[in-house]
Formats: sequence, C-alpha cells, structure tokens
Amino acid sequence: MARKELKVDSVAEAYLALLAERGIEVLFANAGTDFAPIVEAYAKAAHSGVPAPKPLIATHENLALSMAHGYAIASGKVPAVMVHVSVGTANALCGVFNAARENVPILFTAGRSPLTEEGLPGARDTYIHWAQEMFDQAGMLREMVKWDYELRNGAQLETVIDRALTLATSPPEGPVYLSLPREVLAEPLPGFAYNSPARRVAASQPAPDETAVAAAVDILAGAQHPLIITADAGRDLAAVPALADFAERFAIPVVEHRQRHLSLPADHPCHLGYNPAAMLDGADAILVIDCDVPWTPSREAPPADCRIIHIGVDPLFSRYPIRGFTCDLAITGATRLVLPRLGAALAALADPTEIGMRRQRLAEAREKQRAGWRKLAEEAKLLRPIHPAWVSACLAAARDPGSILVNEYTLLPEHCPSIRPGSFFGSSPAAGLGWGAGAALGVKLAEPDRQVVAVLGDGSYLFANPVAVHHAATAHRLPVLFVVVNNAMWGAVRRATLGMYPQGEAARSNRPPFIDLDELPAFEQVCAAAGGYGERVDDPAALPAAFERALHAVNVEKRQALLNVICRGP
Ligand SMILES: Cc1ncc(C[n+]2csc(CCOP(=O)(O)OP(=O)(O)O)c2C)c(N)n1
Repeated sequence: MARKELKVDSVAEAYLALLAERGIEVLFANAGTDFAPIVEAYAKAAHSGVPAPKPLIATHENLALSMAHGYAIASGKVPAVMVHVSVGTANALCGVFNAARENVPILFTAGRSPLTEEGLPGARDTYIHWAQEMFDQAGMLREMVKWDYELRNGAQLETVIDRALTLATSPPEGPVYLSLPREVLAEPLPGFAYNSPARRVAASQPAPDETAVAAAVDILAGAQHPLIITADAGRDLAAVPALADFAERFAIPVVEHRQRHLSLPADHPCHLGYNPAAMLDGADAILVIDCDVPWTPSREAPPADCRIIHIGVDPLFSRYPIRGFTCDLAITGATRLVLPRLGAALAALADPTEIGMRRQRLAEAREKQRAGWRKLAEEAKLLRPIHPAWVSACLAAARDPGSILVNEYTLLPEHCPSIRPGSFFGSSPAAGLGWGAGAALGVKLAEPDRQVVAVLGDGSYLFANPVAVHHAATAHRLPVLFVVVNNAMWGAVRRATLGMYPQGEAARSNRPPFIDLDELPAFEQVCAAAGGYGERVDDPAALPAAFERALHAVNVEKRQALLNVICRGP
C-alpha cells in the first residue's frame, strides 16, 4: 500500500492531480465563472509540474459530451467532462443520454453556483450566481447517470473520485455526475495525500451461472435453425473473437442489428447482414446478445414456439421502462465469458451432421444475400441524385483498411463492410442527433494515427453545432473526414409519416411540414471557413475522385475535410 503526497494549495489543484493519477488523460470542457479555481489550478500546474488531465476546450456542451463519448469508446479510457453549472448541464443532456444508453463511462462534472453570498473565497460575485442555482441541479439527469453527488469538501476528495470512477467502470458501465461548488474548489488545502495506486477498484465482469448455461445448452442442442442477433457485443473487444469462434463452431448465422460496434467481422462466414426481419420466421432458437431491440414487434416477430435467450451484463435492460421481448432465458454475464462456457457445454451435445447441413445452408444464404447487395450497389451507381448506397460503396473503396468509421446512421454497412474490431462505431440507441461529428473528433483524439471518417445526414450534421465542430477539428488538430449524406430533409420523419399514414394526406401532399430542409447552407464552405477542405458533389461519377481529394486533405495535408454529397431522399 503506497501513499503519495502532493504540495498543492487548493482543492481544485488536488482534484486535477487526482484525476490524472487515476488515469484520466483528458478533461473536455466548456467553461464559465464556476471554472475560476480550475483555470487557476491549471495555470499553477503548468509551473509546478503537478499532474493534470489535458484540458480540451469544446465550444458547445453537446460537442464536449460527443467528443468524450468518441474518445471513450475508441480508447477504452474514461474521459472527464466539465461544463458550466446548471445551464451547461442542460445543454449537455442529449450527449449524456446517448452515453447512458450506450453504456459509455464518462466522469461528467459541472460547477455549481457559489453557495454563499459573501465571506468565503469563491462566494458569489456576479448577478448570474443567484438565478443559475437550482434546488437540485443533478435532478435533470439523475435518470440518465449511474450515480450523482456533490463534492462538499477537500477531505472527502479521494473517496468521492474513486466512487465516481469505480461506479462508472463497473458493469454495466455508464456516465456519472459530480457537481463542484466554487467555494469547495477554491478551498485551501495545504498538501494532499492519497493512495497510489487506488485502493478502490471497479467490480469484475459477471460470469454466467452454470444452471443458466445448462438451460441454454438444452435449448440450443435441440434447435435446427438457431440465430444470433447482436448490436453491441463488440463493445468489449474480447467478445468479438468469442462470438466469431462460437458462431463458426456451431454454424450459427449472426445478424448485427442497428450495430453500434463491430461485433463480428463482415467477412466472417457466419455474418448474415444487418437486418434479422427475413430470418425470424425460420428460426427455432434465438440468442439475443448485447442487444436491446432485436426486432420490431409491431412489424415482425419470431414464431411463437421459437425459444429466446438473452445474454448480457444487464440482459433485461433494467433501465428501460418497457421492453417486452419474449425471454425464455436471460443469462447475466459478459459475452466474452458466457460464449466460451456455452460453447464448451454445447460441443458435447451438438450433432456434427446437423452443423454440417447448417453450414451449407448458411453459405448459400450468405452468397445470395451478398449477390443482392452487389446488384443494388451496381444499380445505385448511376442514380442521380446520388443514392446513399453509392456513397457507402465509394467510401468502402477509398478508405484506408485501418480506418475507423463513425456512423450517425446514414452509412449503409452492407455497402461499406467493417472487418477489424474497434473500427466501427454507430450512434447510441438513444439516437440523440448531433453525436457523430463530435464523436469522430473524440475517436481521432484517441487514435491519432488512424484515418477517421464520420458519415452523417444533413440533419445530424446541423444538430452537431457544425461551427463548433469545425473549430474543434482545427484547434485540436483532429483531421477527420465528414461525409454528409445530404438529402435536404429529415428523411426519418418522412419515413415515419408514410409508415403510419401510407394513404394519408401527408403522403399525397408535395410538401408536408417538418420534413424538407430548404435553403440549406453550403456545408462544404462551413468546413472551409475553419481551414478545412470542402467539396460539394452532385454527380455520382465524380464521387470516387472527390473521396480521393478529401482523403488526401485528411491524410497528407492533415486538415479536416467535408464532402457535401447531394443525395436522394427515402
Ligand atoms: C436531438 C434529436 N432531435 C430530433 C430527433 C428526431 N429525428 C430522428 S431522425 C431525424 C432526421 C435526421 O435527418 P438526417 O440526419 O438528415 O437523416 P435522414 O433521416 O434524412 O436520413 C430527426 C429529426 C432526434 N433523434 N434527436
């Protein structure tokens, strides 16, 4: 047990030093008057050599959260974020919700208006300090975070930070919230002693209960047409080979549904695409692995006698108010621990002839599916306005093999397959738009030597505070390629309206409200205004060369780039 001692003057200095000591390398921030002790502490740390996370400014809170989110999923490290009291917290909520539903551990912090009206160092000294105070600042995000607390004094600092970080990183992971009153940050602290390394650690990954494994084996051994559906298994990189091995061994098709991480390389012989709808009818057992929504019950469902097993550290998604998918068996456990045990137990019972036949059927189904995709891509090639499938196919051809894709849902993965674990990140199921551009910057921060490409809709690009995004890309030297699939509309709203009212007035109307986005600015010029490369593309034949130019700007000139691709709507 080792104790460390630092010479500091204030709680703010000790706080920053402890974050750095606990492995937090970056503090994404959007500041206000509450930051005065933090700004002062950073300035002192620059002289004293007391460690502190790298300070990284983001000029909108949603950007700060999205960058932190991208950084966390790409690096596996916990970032800290600090925003300005109640109002900054309010601006960050969408990002917190995205992180919460995607189980991304972030130490999210905010100042608090000074508590005292006079007397103490840090007490109120400007008019906003009255109106910005809330009775319960954390109340607005308590439902989204795993834990919230307020730092009340320097003596408790180590316990509070350790509690925040261990809870954020215990399964299922997620953001936590800590508010930091200005007087507490400014409190004099003559010296700071703490444990190094920490004596409080995150809880381990849950391993499956053997009875549950045996019950799953019972179901799977009797199944002829099993199916695996996952969205998130690849969040844990160790789960990817576990899934690849399990699926291959028993020849079970795997569908990545609304994928957020690469869970199975697209070239794996068991990879059967991204939409399970057509496969449900024929399934007699389904393994739902790290997947909140395996299908859409109002549209399709597996047969009534199909046995359904859910696997995950929180297989019932306990934080979702309603989720009624049939569940014959729920196994609490980390996928990387569950699948090898299940595989070992199933091997003894599985029938090799059955597996051989399944392997054959799977290969045929896979080939048929891929041929369909190839045909569609070929047809999409010539279409004008440009088809999103062609955008995806051109990106597939132009990208570095080691690149990382961030998809705010307009990339079509069947036309731009990802092979390497950790090379694809899709938006959170909370789908708070405005995530992708900032997330890509965070990914680039974590992986500076890899090419990073964000694929966004025109809607999601606008939600991301583009000027703040492009500023951050230039200011922090994060050369990312942004591909905007620009259909000049909120296509999802159009799809939803036509889906609910296929014969309705809106379907007959040329221009129903809240769908078309008229007079959109020239996005390429917004990027160029920040020093990036920007190009508008409306000719499908010109797209491959445009990708080459944009990626040249990113790879060689080391500056951000944006392709504003004029596309057709749904
Ligand atoms: C913060 C937030 N506001 C609104 C929505 C609702 N919404 C979902 S998709 C969508 C349209 C997105 O447009 P775009 O990115 O251009 O993609 P498209 O649907 O046109 O393919 C909207 C407004 C949301 N998901 N998140």
